Amino acid sequence: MPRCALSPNLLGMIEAAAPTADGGAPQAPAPPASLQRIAPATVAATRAIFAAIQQARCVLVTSEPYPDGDAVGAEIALHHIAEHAFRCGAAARGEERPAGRVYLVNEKGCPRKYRFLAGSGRIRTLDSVLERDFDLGIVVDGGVERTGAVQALFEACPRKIYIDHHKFGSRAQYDLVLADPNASSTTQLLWTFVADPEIGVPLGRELAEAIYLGLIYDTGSFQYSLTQPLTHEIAARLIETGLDFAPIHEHALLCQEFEELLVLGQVLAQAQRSPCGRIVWSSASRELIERNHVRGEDLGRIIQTLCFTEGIEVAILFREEGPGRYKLSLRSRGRIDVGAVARALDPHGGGHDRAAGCTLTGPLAEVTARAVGYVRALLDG
Ligand SMILES: [Mn+2]
Repeated sequence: MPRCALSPNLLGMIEAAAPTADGGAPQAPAPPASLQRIAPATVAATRAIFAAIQQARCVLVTSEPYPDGDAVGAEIALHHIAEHAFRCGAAARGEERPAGRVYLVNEKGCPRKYRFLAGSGRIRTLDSVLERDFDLGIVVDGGVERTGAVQALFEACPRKIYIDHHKFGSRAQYDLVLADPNASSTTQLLWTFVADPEIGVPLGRELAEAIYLGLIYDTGSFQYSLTQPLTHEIAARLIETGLDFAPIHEHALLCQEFEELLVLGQVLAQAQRSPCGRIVWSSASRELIERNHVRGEDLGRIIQTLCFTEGIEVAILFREEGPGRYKLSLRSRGRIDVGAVARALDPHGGGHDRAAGCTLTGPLAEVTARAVGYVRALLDG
């Protein structure tokens, strides 16, 4: 029988309370060492989700059409979490073998740069998946509104789970939510499935690589301010398993395609700076992007380079998506909450305090004036 005796009380030790020696108010027992840095609400939500997967027959896991490193890692991690849950569910029901199935589906499949991962082949394009009868949908690293063509499939699931560390998005349509905007990454949240002795997902190579990828992708190799002691503790545990971490950094964060390099050069050469010297911006035309076959995600390096220029507080990249339609990537050095900026400029915008995105329509000059003017007013205010 697999090691997965999930407590009948989903909240387990969180709610279990014993009276104190002096007969005073009940006190929760201390969590095991592996959970000490994890919020009780995260542990409770993780257990509820694990129980739900155990009951499921066919699980859909999805995220953005072109998932980023954290989303790719989270999806692969959920494959292993679901397989463990199916084994546990079958054992608890006295069934001979687990019958549950899990599919990782993104509109465009796994981006080329993550195909070095052992588990990357599990991520399928929407077209290649014939299964349509899912009874549980799990969306990671952003809400269902960001899943493109998979959205309809997700919305048809009778039960829906949302696992994320972003601030934006409504949670009203989900049955279960595991969300913490303080978590460095979605895979950091998923670590709880490994760390919780009540669940104990076995930490094999694929799972370790997947969790590690999410950690380093979303923290820029432990550089960004969302990096926490827990982030390093998880990394330490993963490295202890023998994880070969250097190639993950190389593939996910250091390597780029030659075409990306050309786009980087052209976009940087067009950069403009505000008279105050604290805002920098540039744009990438659709023609430039299409001619070089680069994707939105590949432009992350550009905004990063712009932001870490001496004296800069905020960097903005305007990427042309269609005629008069621009996707903005915003980065902040910390004084300005660009997540709030993105939400103010576009009701569908949002993200984190230091990294956010939104979409604006209009001629480039007008869109630029609107966004730069808004940030300048904040900096002057
Ligand atoms: Mn993320």
